[in-house]
Amino acid sequence: MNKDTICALATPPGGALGIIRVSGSKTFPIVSTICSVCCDSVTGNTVHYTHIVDSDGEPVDETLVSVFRAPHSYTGEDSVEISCHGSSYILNKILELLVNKGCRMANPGEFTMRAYLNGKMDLSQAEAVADLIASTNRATHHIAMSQLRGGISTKLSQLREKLLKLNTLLELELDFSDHEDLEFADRKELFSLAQTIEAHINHLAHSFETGQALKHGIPVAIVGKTNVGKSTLLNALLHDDRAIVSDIHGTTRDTIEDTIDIHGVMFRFIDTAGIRQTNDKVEQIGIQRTYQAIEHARIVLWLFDSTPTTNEEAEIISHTQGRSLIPILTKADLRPACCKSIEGFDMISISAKTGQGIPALEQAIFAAADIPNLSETDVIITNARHYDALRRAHASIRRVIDGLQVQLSGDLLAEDLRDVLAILSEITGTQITPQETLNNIFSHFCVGK
Ligand SMILES: Nc1nc2c(ncn2[C@@H]2O[C@H](COP(=O)(O)OP(=O)(O)O)[C@@H](O)[C@H]2O)c(=O)[nH]1
Ligand SMILES: [Mg+2]
Repeated sequence: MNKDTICALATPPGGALGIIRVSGSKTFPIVSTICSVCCDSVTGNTVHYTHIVDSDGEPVDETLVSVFRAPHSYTGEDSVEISCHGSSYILNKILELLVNKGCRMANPGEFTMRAYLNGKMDLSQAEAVADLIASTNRATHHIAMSQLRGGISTKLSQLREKLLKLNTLLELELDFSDHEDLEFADRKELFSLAQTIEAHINHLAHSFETGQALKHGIPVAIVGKTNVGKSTLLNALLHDDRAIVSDIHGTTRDTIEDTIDIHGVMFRFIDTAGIRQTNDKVEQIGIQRTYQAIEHARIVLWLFDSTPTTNEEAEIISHTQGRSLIPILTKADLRPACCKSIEGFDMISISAKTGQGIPALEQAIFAAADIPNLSETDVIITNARHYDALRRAHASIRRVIDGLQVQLSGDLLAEDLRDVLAILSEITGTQITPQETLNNIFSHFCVGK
């Protein structure tokens, strides 16, 4: 492990205050040379008012210095946080002083990497720190917090315990392999346990789709004929003039996307070119993109301003199979709700102009997203690295199950089981993680974290 003492700015530039972090074995002697706090002799977890001074003894800033003594710090090492004024001159000056006294500027994520290497958190928790910093709404915040508190690790360690029990019994058999018919591991029990584990792994892997949707915004396509009010609805939902609205047919030719937060969940709305027969080449491409948007959407808002024809209805319904379809009658301010209902769907009547029906529509969109209850302890996978590991673990446990069905010998079963165990511990990093993987994970962090 790198023994350098590292420093970095932990706050974004431009604020009233800035925080500089220092961590490593030389933290206390180094910081003590630039201020009057004798870090070595003060109690850990204490805050001290002091002036930072430059090498000529000239004051640089009035600051608060927080002292954390190993192992009771974020990184597990001796650490200090200097809160100073946010001037870029002051911040650079203090960093320069620290570097001159023997610190090295930290790499992205290096503080968190040290926290992981010092056993303060496992790998999935360290990754959750980056997600927590990036979270922009209640849902992503909740998932990151749950992962940071060890949600995924707890779930995986439960699975690993079950697997280890199986594996021990199989290994025991191998030790007594000269007694041919000796079976310690009851094959029936093995089979049902392997199936339970497969179901658990499957469940976790499937949550990735929801996790991705929550992280990047649940895709909602707004579709319908030209001039039914699609762009007006997008603007009403966004409370912004994002898309051009006009009574000229075919105004929106490309897809326009933006995100909004509904009840703490991020939705990504895609306004599309209206569907109609046209000879305009650009508009035709736009219409193709409308169909692509429907394909990638989880929810489709189908807008019409008069009773849709049977053909239109059939076409939309066939194109939106497997997605939640919400039929919407627009421009309710122009006429009383007169449209016949669409069989099998709850139709909503709105006026983007007056705002009538918009809250009900937002409610319907939220319900259609079918978000798992975020207050439950259910773990949601959002990380592609975890998803990849789970898929490989699934393939290996599948081999165990298939092997049991064809009465494969204990040694071959044990090999596949060991694979599953190794893959699952990749996620939490409980087995030795190659430096390259660590660098890859932590390089996505911001400097100072
Ligand atoms: N009265 C009324 N007019 C609307 C409403 N929504 C849209 N419009 C009008 O319908 C025309 C087409 O709207 P637009 O949003 O561009 O439709 P798009 O082609 O489906 O995107 C514009 O003149 C809008 O002002 C509404 O709720 N009430
Ligand atoms: Mg439009």
